[in-house]
Amino acid sequence: MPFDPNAAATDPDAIFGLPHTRETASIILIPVPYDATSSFGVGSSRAPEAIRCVSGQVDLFDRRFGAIHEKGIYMEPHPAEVLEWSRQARADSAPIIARGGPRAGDEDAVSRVDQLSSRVTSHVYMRCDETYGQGKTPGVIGGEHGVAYGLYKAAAERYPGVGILQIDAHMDLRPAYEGFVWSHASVMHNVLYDLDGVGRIVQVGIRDYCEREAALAEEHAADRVGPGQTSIATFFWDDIADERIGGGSWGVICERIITRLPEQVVVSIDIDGLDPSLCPHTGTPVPGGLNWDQLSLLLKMIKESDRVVVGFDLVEVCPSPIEGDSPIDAVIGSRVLYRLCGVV
Ligand SMILES: [Mn+2]
Repeated sequence: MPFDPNAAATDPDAIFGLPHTRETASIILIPVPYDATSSFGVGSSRAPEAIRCVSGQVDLFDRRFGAIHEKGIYMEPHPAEVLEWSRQARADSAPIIARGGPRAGDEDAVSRVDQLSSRVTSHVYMRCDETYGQGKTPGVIGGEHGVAYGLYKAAAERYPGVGILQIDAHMDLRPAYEGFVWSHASVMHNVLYDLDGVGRIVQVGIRDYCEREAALAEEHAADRVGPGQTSIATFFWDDIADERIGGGSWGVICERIITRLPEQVVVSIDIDGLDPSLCPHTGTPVPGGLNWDQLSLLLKMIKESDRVVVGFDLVEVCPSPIEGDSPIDAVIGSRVLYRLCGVV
């Protein structure tokens, strides 16, 4: 039966019910069910499957982005080995996180977690690098934010000077949070210090951070770093909220955000950057953040700008742990994912 984009999805296993294969798709979604260092709510390792399961209810025609599905979207098979690494790492990390960090005697457990996390980032790097090699665009579905490091590395090698647009409540600039080098709260710190080739990190929605992270971002302001170094531009949510309450236009703010982006961009959406009503079960929800319409306009304006989106990640989506509970986190996640495909 030929594929009909106007009909209900008939293949419940395919992302968005689409008929594409790796060969016919231009966007390759890479599921990474790994969640080893979440400090509060856990379960983002269940997100790739949960998103796939509800994605059939997304209508394929999008008024803002058109017939996104015509680009061809394929999701790689669920990597059972990554989920197993997540379980193993969690067994070691959970008691350490419960105590707020490692104590004497925890060295072996911490190093086992770091080893598994670094195995995951290598896995993601190889999947993304292969995807680039085939002339296709990778989209990583986490899992915790740390897994996207492999994407940033692959993108930075292909597109030196690439920017990361990080929509997030957190700066993720902590060194080895709670003892773990590859912590979800450290991913941009690792980009700054371990990765060459990222031109700039532009952070939007930031509203929960420590003083040291803010100082680090300031030290890496564009006018304070040398050529070839990674700079940081942070749009704090407090400033955006105040401007909006004073009558400021979101469209003008979006223009300002886009101006700071290099020509080639990886869009990273940590779902906790959005208002928590859109992601109630995410690991570290924080009040405030972008609403749906603000995210939509920002993505649309990026698409219409001369910036080129060369990859994306969607991380920290966390389905409710209660069986039979509302699937709202995955439902919103699947719609964010579809629009991310639309910006590529
Ligand atoms: Mn994050």
